[in-house]
Amino acid sequence: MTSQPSQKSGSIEHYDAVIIGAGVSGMYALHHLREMGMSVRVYDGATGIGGTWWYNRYPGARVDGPGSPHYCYTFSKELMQEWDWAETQSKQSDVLDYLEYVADRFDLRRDIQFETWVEDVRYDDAAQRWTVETSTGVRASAQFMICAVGALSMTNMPNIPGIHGFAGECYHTGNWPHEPVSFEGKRVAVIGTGSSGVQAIPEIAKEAEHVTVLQRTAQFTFPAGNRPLTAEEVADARANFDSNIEKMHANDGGFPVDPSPERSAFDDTPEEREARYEALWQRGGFGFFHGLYSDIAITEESNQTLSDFVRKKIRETVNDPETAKKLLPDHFVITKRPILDDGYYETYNRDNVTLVDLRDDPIERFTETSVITASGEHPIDILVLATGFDAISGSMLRLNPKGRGGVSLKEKWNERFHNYLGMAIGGFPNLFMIHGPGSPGVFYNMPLGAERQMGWIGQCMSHLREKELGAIEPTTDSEEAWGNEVSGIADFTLFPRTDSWWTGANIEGKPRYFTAYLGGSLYYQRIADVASNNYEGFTFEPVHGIDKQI
Ligand code: N01
Repeated sequence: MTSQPSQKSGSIEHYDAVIIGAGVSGMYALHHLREMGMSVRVYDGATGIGGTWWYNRYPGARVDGPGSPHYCYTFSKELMQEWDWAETQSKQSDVLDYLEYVADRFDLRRDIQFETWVEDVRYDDAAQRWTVETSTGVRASAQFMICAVGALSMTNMPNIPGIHGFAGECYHTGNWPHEPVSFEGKRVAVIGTGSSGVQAIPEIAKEAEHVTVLQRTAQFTFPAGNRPLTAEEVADARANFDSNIEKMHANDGGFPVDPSPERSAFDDTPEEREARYEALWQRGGFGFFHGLYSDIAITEESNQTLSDFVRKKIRETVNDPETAKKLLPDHFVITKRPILDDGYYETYNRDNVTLVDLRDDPIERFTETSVITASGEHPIDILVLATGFDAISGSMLRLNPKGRGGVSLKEKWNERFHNYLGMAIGGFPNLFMIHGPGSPGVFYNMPLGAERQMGWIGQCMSHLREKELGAIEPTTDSEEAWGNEVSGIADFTLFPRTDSWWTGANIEGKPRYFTAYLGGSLYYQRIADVASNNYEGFTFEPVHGIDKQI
């Protein structure tokens, strides 16, 4: 591909592509487009690379999915041979060290501008280019706009009376300070018992004088089973790099795991089922979910066999029966994002931890020095908000690009997050999302997902350049059909029936429906087919000024 070198014209810089976000996805997008010979600029509001791994530095933060050594990039065999992962569930600082290493190894920083918030992104119909205004005054224009803004980066701040008047320290897990936070001798309240809260609470409790956990929804959590990787595992990952990648591509979650045979929970006797759950529980880790019956997320009856098992574990683990009762979840297990923990339920056996069930004892307000619930006042020094994110669509809506005719994304997405293939949006030509709504995103190994989506996007860009086309965007019909496909797959499962950040139910006023593509590896087949079918579902526009038959 011929590159259009970046150049300054007046106060505006011109690139082939602008990437917003220097996290896992944006870093790969930069590398990939540079390899294609494009001029690229990345903007990020943080002072360093890493995105989610830059911001989420709370105590206990670790990879809580299928972990190392396969939560990483696969584009470079050498990189895989060079990097030593220490544990199965890498801690946040290890993942960030890895990303720093990647940034240095592939000389990424020279094309990234940090501490720069993109404040306006606007399509210029006549020029067929995007223009970008930033917080530092730098302006840029590019033919292609890559939004690598993160599926879990727009923090959800609870709107509770008096919270802004609380005079103690207050931290959100998704925007944790870089300086160490000391909990020693402090009375701490934590709101939120999702993955972040469940990872942070046991660590905070080890240090604090007292921890009050303010729980809105009891959660199912599973033993993380974190342990050092063995030399054999590391050697195996290196020696079998190619075959592992093949397996990862075939696997529905993007990990080198052989597909489990189709088997209902009721194909086993209750005793066999119990033994299976127990063995998975003892082993721990995300493998728990790979080892489950294939109908666990499909039928209520199968789901109940597992939820009964975990409820029994909670009762066995937590000494105080009243506390144990408050911890028993009542939704379908795994239909909220499964959580991996390291001694979460055990933490409630400590004398310095109190659980408040907000369903029975709701928060009324904050004062300067306390949180007041229906049952009384809890004096606190530190408030930790583990309240999650306006996930999947929130960071795109915060960016709020303005497409054709100045129509904003907020206008386009006021009821549904219309898009095609989870990557492209009608009325927003040449703009691509990574891990956006309608993609497997948060249900897939995210570094690998970013690589695979970016591969498709790069191919699409090459197609435009080779055919001398100026713009591509999806049709309304293809967006509607894609939305139906995404919902149709989800409706086959129990996932949409539970309130979760997957369904947008955690954010007041957000359209409530399940937006992730649950078809696993089928997604990559679907997008490949669209490309090989001359980008079926898209419309093209010639380069303005060129009279061309498309
Ligand atoms: O956020 P969450 P998270 N009053 O939305 C509660 C990924 N992750 O940051 O369930 C009271 O899951 C809310 O209650 P409810 C992972 O994919 C990855 O924990 O909505 N409570 C819930 O308990 C994960 O799933 C890693 O009723 C309020 C909690 O806050 C995703 O990020 C580590 C409230 C939010 O839980 C998000 O996890 C951590 C209110 N007003 C997370 N508002 C790694 O891999 C919200 N809540 C490192």
